[in-house]
Amino acid sequence: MKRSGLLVGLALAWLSLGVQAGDMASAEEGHAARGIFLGYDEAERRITIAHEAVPDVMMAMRMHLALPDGEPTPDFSVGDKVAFQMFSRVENGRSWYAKEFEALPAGTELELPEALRDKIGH
Ligand SMILES: [Cu+2]
Repeated sequence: MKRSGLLVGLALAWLSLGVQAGDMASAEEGHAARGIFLGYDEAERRITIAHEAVPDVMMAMRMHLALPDGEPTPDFSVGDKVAFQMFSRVENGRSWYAKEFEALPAGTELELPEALRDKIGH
């Protein structure tokens, strides 16, 4: 009897893991974001960007974002304003990615906190 209880418990645990994995897969749909391009690290294939707040996802900050396979190397200069999609994948912990970059007009007003602007110098 004890043993079957344990098996049921394991089955339930396994099912709930399955549900979580489903949620995580759907996280790959992108969130629209805008920010200031701060650099590209070719060896790590990731960009550095200061992005505006993304509602319900992330506060404004400077961060690294990896480029997914197939995403062309972004052709921007430091300080350029860009729009993009950000999304996460769970790998070793959660990893954040950026895709579908578009240049924004230089005159675009971005909403970035003063402290962040001071930190990045743009
Ligand atoms: Cu961020």
